[in-house]
Amino acid sequence: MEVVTKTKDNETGAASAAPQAQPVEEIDGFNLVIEALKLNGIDTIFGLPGIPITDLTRKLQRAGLRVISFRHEQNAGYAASIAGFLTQKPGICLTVSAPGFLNGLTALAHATTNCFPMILISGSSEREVVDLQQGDYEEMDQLAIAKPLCKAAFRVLHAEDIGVGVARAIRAAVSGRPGGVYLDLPAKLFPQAIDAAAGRRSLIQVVDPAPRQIPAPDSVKRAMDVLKGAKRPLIILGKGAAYAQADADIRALVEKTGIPYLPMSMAKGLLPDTHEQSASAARSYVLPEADVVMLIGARLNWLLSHGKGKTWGGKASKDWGGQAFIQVDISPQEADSNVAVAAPVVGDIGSCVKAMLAEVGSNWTKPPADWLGAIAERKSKNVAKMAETLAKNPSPMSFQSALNVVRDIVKANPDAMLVNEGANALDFTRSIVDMYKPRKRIDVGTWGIMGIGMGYCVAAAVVTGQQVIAVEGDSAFGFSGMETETICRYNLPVCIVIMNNNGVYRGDETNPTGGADPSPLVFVKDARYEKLMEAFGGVGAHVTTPDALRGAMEEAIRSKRPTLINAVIDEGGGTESGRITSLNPTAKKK
Ligand SMILES: Cc1ncc(C[n+]2csc(CCOP(=O)(O)OP(=O)(O)O)c2C)c(N)n1
Ligand SMILES: [Mg+2]
Repeated sequence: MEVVTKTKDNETGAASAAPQAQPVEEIDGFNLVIEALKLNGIDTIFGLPGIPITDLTRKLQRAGLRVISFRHEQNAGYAASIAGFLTQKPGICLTVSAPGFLNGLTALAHATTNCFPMILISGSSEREVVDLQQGDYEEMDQLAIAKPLCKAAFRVLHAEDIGVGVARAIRAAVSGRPGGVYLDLPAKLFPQAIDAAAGRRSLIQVVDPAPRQIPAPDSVKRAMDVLKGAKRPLIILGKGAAYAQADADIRALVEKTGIPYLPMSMAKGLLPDTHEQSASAARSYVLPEADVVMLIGARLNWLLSHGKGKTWGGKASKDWGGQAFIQVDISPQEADSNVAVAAPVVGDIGSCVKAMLAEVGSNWTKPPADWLGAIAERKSKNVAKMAETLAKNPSPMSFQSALNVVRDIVKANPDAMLVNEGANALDFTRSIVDMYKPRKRIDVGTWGIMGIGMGYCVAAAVVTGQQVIAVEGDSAFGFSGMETETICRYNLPVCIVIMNNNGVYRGDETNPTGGADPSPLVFVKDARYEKLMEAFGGVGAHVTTPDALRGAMEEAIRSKRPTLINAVIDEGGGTESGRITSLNPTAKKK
């Protein structure tokens, strides 16, 4: 710990005539913040320096924390958010005031929406001046702006309150349903010096920051009774189930009940996608046909068509399909969000699954054979159809022929992290590339947000130490592409594959007026994205065939060097909005 030794006389500026002056050890705000974070096991900070936190970034590094410095705060924020998901510890993003804070705010809102624990720590300008709107440097009432976008927001004005501020932020981020927390640290806080012993005593080591929440036994019994009565049961695993790190019990629950399951995107790999109970390849059959659906850490939001409508066998778009839902969730407010939930089970996923597993016992009756048989039949038909498509070798490459290579590479490297964003580049990857282990696939999440790519790559490499493979739409990549410099600077084992179809969704649109401006949906044709990586000392590759893609990916993984592979894809191969075309408003037909 850095301490400042002063004499009381120096401090007051009084004449130093008194020979009896006692030296007092002091600690300032900078060091109290650092000590408070360290005391709570925070070892990595994602951020971007500037007034008033430049010295904090330097001092954090000196104190032994890993400080990963980005080129834009939004990417640092996304990195922090996914670090929270992967580690169950709040990911920390550190920014400057007003503009830096705002740049980080999208990621904070994203963390809250996705239930990832994250703390955005921003420096802020002088309160008295900000509140009187007297035009301070980077003047902004950051606390008020952050509040509606996060789970909790706190400001610390006095050095002796830093311990409480950090403790409250940590608890708010990770307890219950995790989310984003804002911590406002005004510039004046950092140089405030207080008695070192008192300062240290004021720090709080948070005990049991995410206490287990045991479900009520009668709620578990109710759920199991509903499940026992099912003729066509289905389990849906959400990213909440992945977050819980209750992998063995979740797998045991699925396998002991014998119930078919669907993994949501970031729950892929909780059980290997090749598992015989996976119903992914028969999704459009099982959703409308199931009579009882157990949601584990999955919400009935748009990603599940709100649990109603035609997807679920309802007659019209808002009609309930008749399923009985069991909802296992940490939030008591989640049930009935869209349709009636017959059996809510409220608690942390690990405790809930354990309690249900106890009820399953050893003589559970497996689902009826006709249900399992009907699913197996659809699955094998769809898998065969897919295999046929994947085996084709068109020129230029299709999404499928390129992703067939990624599929093999991920299979051969099941510990690698897979980052994925784009529209077609996202949807095709999700359905083609099988995952084999939990929490290996990280993607656009609840909002379908573009821009998470390079921040996620950096965080995944830093917190897991594993090889990272990113499958990126060319548009998606553009949102965070400058962080290739960050990837090179920290020499991270990241292999980026850009599915380059020259645009948003497709690259073949034209300006209907015939004017010189291109269509809003297209980019410079045949852009050489790989040169961006080469500019910073990484490896670039430009590939037009599956064989060349395979060679380049294998070399990237062997060398562990930062690599960007520009994979040229048929510019007409995509669909507008990928698989969510139905959400795209179109003008009424005449
Ligand atoms: C922050 C943000 N801005 C805009 C969008 C709208 N959007 C959805 S997908 C997409 C890009 C799709 O193009 P690309 O990444 O190249 O994928 P492709 O379909 O071409 O494979 C955009 C801009 C979004 N989802 N998020
Ligand atoms: Mg594209």
